[in-house]
Amino acid sequence: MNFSLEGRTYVIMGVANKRSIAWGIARSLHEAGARLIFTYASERFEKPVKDLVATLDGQESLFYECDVTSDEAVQATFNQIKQDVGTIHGLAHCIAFAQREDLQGEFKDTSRDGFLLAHNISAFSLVSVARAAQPLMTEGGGIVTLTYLGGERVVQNYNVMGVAKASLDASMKYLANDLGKHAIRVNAISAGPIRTLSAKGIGDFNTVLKQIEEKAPLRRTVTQEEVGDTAYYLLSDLSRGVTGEVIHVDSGYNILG
Ligand code: NDP
Ligand code: N5H
Repeated sequence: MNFSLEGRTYVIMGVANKRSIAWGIARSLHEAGARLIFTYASERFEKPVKDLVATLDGQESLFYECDVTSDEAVQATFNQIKQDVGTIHGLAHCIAFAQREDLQGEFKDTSRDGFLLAHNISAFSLVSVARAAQPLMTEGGGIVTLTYLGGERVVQNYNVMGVAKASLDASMKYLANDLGKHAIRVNAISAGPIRTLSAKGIGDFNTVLKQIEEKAPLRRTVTQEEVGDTAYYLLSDLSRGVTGEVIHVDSGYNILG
């Protein structure tokens, strides 16, 4: 069996900079020969993303602005992608957001607006994107999203984002059930803590990383590349029998009691 991604096109959503997990996924898919399409939340990120992609040898990517809080914007993006490339073979959804004030203190103090915002951007967006992408996936394919252990159990300070990730995980499974008949597989990667722009400025992040180095079975943190290679597995035919699954790329930390 040939596991090259040559002749296949994937949409990568959520590259902010070179530290982004989405960028690790982009590099793994690029190495496997895929053609890539990038979306970013606002025009502000167009140039940085284009500059980064210019470092990928021979990659002739396309770029679209797509704020996932708007169904119209998501639909318009995928309509445009359909016009420009026709069929796509998958996508990586690497998007989350919560107000900083909701990522500290007690979960019980989360405001209604903060709760809805976190769920809108971090969970519902997968539903909106999957719905818009499905008609372009005429040959079947894969959808991968990024989740975190804090959606399975209580992790200090993750708060509203943990509840949003629980919703994301369940949405992933319901989508897997709906889209399976179209030969589209939907899976999630639960990544261990990685220093990215989102993680920046979060108090105690160093302590979290240190805890992984001390306690995780592999006694080290994970990299964007390791998450990227698992996304490659989930988006390629290597994983053709796998859907509705959460794969932990976390040095084994989640098995600890
Ligand atoms: P980044 O900050 O690099 O990426 C977050 C991305 O979310 C940004 O590219 C941002 O886009 C995008 N985003 C936010 N709001 C919107 C919006 N309204 N529309 C479109 N895009 C939006 O961080 P990570 O790489 O760490 O995060 C990627 C995913 O990985 C997230 O789902 C996160 O929860 C998950 N994850 C991260 C872990 C970690 O330790 N870093 C651990 C486990 C999971 P823009 O920059 O254009 O605003
Ligand atoms: C237990 C932890 C540490 C505490 C919680 C961290 C949660 C982070 C997730 C969200 C996505 C971070 C976030 O929304 C930050 C924003 O409020 C401010 N940042 C921004 O606006 C930047 C500029 C943009 C690019 O960020 C986004 N998201 O758009 C969890 C950690 C150990 C692991 C972790 C960091 C998980 C995760 O989901 O990212």
